[in-house]
Amino acid sequence: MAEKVKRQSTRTRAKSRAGGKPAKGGAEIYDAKKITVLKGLEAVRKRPAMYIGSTSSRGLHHLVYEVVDNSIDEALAGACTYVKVTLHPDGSVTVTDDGRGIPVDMHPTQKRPAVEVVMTTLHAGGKFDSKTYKVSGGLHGVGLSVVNALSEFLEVTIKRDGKVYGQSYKRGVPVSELKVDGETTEQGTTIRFKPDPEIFETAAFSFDNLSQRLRELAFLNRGVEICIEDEASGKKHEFKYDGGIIEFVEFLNENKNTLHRKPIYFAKTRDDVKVEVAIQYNDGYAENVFTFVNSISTHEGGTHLIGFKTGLTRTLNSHAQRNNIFKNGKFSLSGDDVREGLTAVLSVMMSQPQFEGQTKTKLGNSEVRGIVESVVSEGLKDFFEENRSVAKHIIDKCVVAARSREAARKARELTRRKSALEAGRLPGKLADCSMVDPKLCELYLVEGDSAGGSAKQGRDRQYQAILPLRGKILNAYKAPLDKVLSNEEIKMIVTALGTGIGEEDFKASKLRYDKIIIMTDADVDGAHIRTLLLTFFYRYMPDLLKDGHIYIAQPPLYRVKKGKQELYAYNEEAREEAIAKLGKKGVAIQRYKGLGEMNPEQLWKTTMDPERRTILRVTLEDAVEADRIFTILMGDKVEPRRRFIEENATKVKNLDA
Ligand code: 0RA
Repeated sequence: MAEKVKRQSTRTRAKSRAGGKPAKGGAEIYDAKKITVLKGLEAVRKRPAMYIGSTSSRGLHHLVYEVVDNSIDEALAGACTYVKVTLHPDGSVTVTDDGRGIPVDMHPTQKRPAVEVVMTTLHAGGKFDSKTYKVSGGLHGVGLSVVNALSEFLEVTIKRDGKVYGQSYKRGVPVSELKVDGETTEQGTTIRFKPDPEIFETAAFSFDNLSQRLRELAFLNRGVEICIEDEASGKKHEFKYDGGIIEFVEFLNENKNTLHRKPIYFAKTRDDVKVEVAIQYNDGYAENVFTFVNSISTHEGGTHLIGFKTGLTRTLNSHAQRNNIFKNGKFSLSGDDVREGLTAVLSVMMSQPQFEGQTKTKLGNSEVRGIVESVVSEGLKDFFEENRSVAKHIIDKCVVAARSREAARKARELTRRKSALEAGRLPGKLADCSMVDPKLCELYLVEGDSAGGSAKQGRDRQYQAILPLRGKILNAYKAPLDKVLSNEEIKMIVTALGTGIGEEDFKASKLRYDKIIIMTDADVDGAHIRTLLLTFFYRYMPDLLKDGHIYIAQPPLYRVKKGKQELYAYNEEAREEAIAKLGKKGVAIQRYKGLGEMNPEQLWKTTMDPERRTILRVTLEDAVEADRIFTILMGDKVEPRRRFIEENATKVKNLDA
């Protein structure tokens, strides 16, 4: 990268005293230091969650990202072109790069090689000169010593100044001195570590999780080659994007019909804040704006996003007005109008980001708002002036969005008036529960009237409500808002939930049930209805997904019966186990095709009783991936859908074709 960017460090840097006063009584100080080091590592092992958020799968992956971030820093400093992550069959992982290598010279006060200080001292970030080294961090940036402390073993190999150096650690403590292992003409750092099973609840790295984040990093750090390989399965992905976030936006829009061929792109640095934006409209309705600060995803938005939105709305309106594109002089586009069908990536690089919000993914620096707004306004204005037909095309699309928003508003007004008349009246088909505390209540959305009937009879009516759905609900991905709002099945669901719908009306706090459980047949139609419902929630009530209110029921696929004994099996493996348990002779196996084949008691016992059922919670872990999959499954391009289904067909075992 031509431009060097300061990135934040949450670590305090070890202060170099080179040239300062010599330390008095060296040995004593060394021992004292060593004790503090051990104390520091002990603190990390005692309260790991304080340093890496959690000891679940998330924390486990965090270790890899911590090391990778250090490599990316080298890339930002212009010193590294390549990062590779390798998953080994023994549960360890290697991160290797061709950066400058962690320094190995003696630390002036600690009397140990710098690399050992970096690896064992809490908050000794490692970059000793804050002027020369632009450090990453943000949410991450807890330091390599934390990774080391939480690893059963860690081996570091450094190629630097013609030599290969190596040192090993166990649970953060060096097991050997730093040694020279040979000579080399290369440079770089290799860190292999195995997360400590005493600390982590799980040891399994997810290739997909790592691969997605590494792909994101490759998009955000143009030109850096990032690879991941899983030795056990042989799977390997390589990412290198010379187009950076332009290619990111193209990737996000891959299966969509775009309004203009190339993403609009501009980048500017103002007051030491580097702002980079890529924008491309598609003919859909969804808004997909992804924002980052120092390569960290800011899920909760913040000042940079506000600046971006303001700049976009303002510039589109002023261009349209200047060029008489609106027929009516008083007309103007709202923020929602200009973001329908918008895919954009906003990447900000800055030195002291303040992260706020529940998950610390909201940028708080107030000065960034104005900076981003002015960069976006100027960049877009220039682009529109040079590309008038593209501008016209985009504005026309926004005007259509504004009209349908107006139509939707009228439709909503009507329903609101109507529901005021029917105040408090719930859909006739809903069998509600008797308790009123939403925290205790569940709503089953059931495919078909007959299964709905069984569910109504089998349920615990105190806290379980049943809403049978007939046939297929509308494809919320393709239909415009006013169509969605006037669909009977959807209106029924919205009324039952109690939340309202639409930007202004939706209120998660009004949700009448803590759990919304989708219960469909285990066949293709059932899977389709389930996807349609999830699509609806994803587009119109994403908060319900984010907050974990949506579940999928898991009805059994088989009943294995012998005499009076009966067992239910949820997959083929369990069926075989059940057969073995009851003895092969004289067992009767029933394959359930639909929920309707179970009587109310069976349905309760197998699928609805909280003591015995399994339900799957649907989460929105990765918005990028979720949007892509929904586009593939629900959009109107046939070829990607066919490919996706072909590639994933083997993963879906319990589907009855
Ligand atoms: C401290 C100082 C410098 C680089 C690094 C640490 C460094 C850390 C990691 C971790 C993984 N890969 C890494 N590459 C570099 C500055 C180097 C210098 O002074 O030449």
